[in-house]
Formats: sequence, C-alpha cells, structure tokens
Amino acid sequence: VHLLHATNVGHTALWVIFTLFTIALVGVLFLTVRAERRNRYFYGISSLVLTIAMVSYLAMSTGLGVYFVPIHNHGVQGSLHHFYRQLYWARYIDWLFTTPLLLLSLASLAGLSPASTLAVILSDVFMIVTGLFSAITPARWAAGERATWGWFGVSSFAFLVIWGILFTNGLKAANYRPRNTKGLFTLLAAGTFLVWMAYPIVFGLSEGANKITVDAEIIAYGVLDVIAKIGFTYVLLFLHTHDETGPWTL
Ligand code: RET
Repeated sequence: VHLLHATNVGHTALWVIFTLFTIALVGVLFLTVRAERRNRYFYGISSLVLTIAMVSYLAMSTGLGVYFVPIHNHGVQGSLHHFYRQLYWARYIDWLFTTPLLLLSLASLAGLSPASTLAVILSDVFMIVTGLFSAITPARWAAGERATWGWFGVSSFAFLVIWGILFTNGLKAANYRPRNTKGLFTLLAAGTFLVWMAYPIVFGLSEGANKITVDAEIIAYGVLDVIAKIGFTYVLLFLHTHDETGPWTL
C-alpha cells in the first residue's frame, strides 16, 4: 500500500493559512464595530465567510477532514502497490457554505433579483457537491477515472451557469445601481471569476490527475483561498459605500 499524503511542509502551510484567516477575521470584526449600524450587511456576511474558513483550516491543521482515495498508479510500471491519495474533504464543507455567501455579496451588490440570486446559489451548491463526488470517486481503474472526470465535467457546467447568470443578469441589474456600485460589482465579479477559474485547475492537477503532491495542493488551494476570501472581503469592505446594500440593509 502506498499513501500519498502531506508532510511537515503541508502541515505548516495549513497552520499559516489558519493564522491568516484568524487575523483577517479579527480585522473585520474590528471594522464592523466601527461601521454604521445600517451599513453592516457586508460585514456580517464577510465575518461568516472568514469564520468558516478559519474553522475549516483549524480542522485540517489538527488532522481532521482527512480521507484516502484509491487512485491509479500511472507511471509506476508493473507495481503491485495500491495507491491512495489523501483528500481534505473539510474543504468541501467550507466551500459549501462560503461560496454561496461570497456569491450572495456579489448578487446583493448588483441588486440581482431574489430568483436569480437563488439560481446562482443553487448552481453553486450543485457545483460543490458534484465536485466532492468527483474527488471521492475511486479512480484505480479506467471506469473509476471516467467517473471522476464525468463528475468534474458536471461540476464545471454548474460553474459556467453561475458566471453566465452573473455576467448577464448581474451586469444588467448593476446598470440600475449608482455608478460606483456598478464599478465595484464589475471589478469584484471579474476578479472573483478569474480566481475561481483556478480552483478546477488545481483540482485537476491534484485530486484529478495526481500530477502535484499533496503539499503543493495545500499551498495552491491556500493561496487561492486567501485571495478569494480575504482579498475579496477587504476590497469589498474598503470600497463599498452605504447605499450599496440595496433594499436589504438589515
Ligand atoms: C471543483 C472541482 C470540479 C470542477 C469545479 C470546481 C470548482 C470549485 C470552485 C471553488 C471555489 C472555492 C472558493 C473557496 C473559498 O473562497 C469543485 C474544484 C468547477 C470554483 C472560492
């Protein structure tokens, strides 16, 4: 049996990222207290996002959320070993809650209708759940590998639906918002789209095709999580103004 798992490098990275989320959360809580009461909508959503990420990284740092998926031993000719790759499934629980919250912030900025907002969020939940199916599908034989990439394709389709709605209905809705709100939505939506595009790439290289080590996977997802959550939050909280929370101020 061959286990591909994190080493001290990965474990240290998990602790470092946990610390970054903790500091970022304390910063947002501090800013929340100073913000006007009627202006606290985005602060609340952001605090939730950072709290969930912090807890998920604490879980991974302390060894929780770990599972071994049977994979194919490509390139190891004639090997009788069975290969297993470590999977941090705690990520998917984190993403299940934080990605809808990040999309809720974007939808609220744009002033997207409740129906379109719900469609975006449900597509996102579908994307994360089918992405988890892809990750946990045993890929030791060809049929397993096909199933893994099949779920990956299904999840990627949902990804396109999310951004299709945000870049059509979202941009249209944003036209009715103050000019700086539209600008902030466009900036954040474009930036978020680019950062989110990198997730399926990292997934393909790690859980998918086993081309990079578990340590490299931890660092790659870590960098992305920091940009997608901490970067997003601070750009949003520093650039938005009080009239950007739309009708849902409380
Ligand atoms: C998976 C694998 C299958 C295909 C696709 C994926 C997309 C994941 C995304 C995750 C975003 C996470 C964020 C987390 C924290 O801030 C599930 C990797 C399309 C887009 C933003």
